[in-house]
Amino acid sequence: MPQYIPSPRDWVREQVELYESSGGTRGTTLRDTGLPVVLVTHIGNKTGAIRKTPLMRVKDGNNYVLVGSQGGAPTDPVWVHNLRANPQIELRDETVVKPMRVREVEHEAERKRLWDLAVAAYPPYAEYQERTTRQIPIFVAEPRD
Ligand code: F42
Repeated sequence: MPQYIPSPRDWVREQVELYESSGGTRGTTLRDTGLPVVLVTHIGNKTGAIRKTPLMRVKDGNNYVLVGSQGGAPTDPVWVHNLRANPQIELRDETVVKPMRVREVEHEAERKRLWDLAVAAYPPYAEYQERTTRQIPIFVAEPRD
């Protein structure tokens, strides 16, 4: 069983702890916005350790859209590299936990459709894209068994 390494950021680590310890009944929204958050459990591409990352909840039917915005920072968040290397994840949406597989969205038309869904769910994503010259990466998480 790989070791779990919590996020070095206090507010992120604390949200993960509250979300999980409450069984998905508390800590499930982004601070003052009240908008829903999911928890993505994945594997570090260098350490092989378990990592847990809260992200905004963007749904597309039974799938979820994961947006590597990191507030419009100049570089991709590290979890993006982890998902590229290890696409098997577990996704917690409040009380429901599912094994899922992610793929990065490359095709322009699909990307536009999913980006519009993401901005509808969390409008600041649009500002984050304007803040950076990198194209914000998007993944689709699909159910697996
Ligand atoms: N971030 C987003 O990008 N999009 C969102 O929609 C989003 C929503 C959100 C909601 C609530 C909340 O609490 C946080 C939210 N965040 C969102 C922030 C998100 O949870 C991440 O904290 C943020 O995206 C930064 O991701 P990161 O993977 O860069 O995390 C940093 C802080 C981190 O944990 N760094 C570790 C460290 O030790 O510095 C490295 C972790 C790691 O995965 N290491 C790899 C390994 O092998 O273990 C090696 C990595 C390598 O390739 O070097």
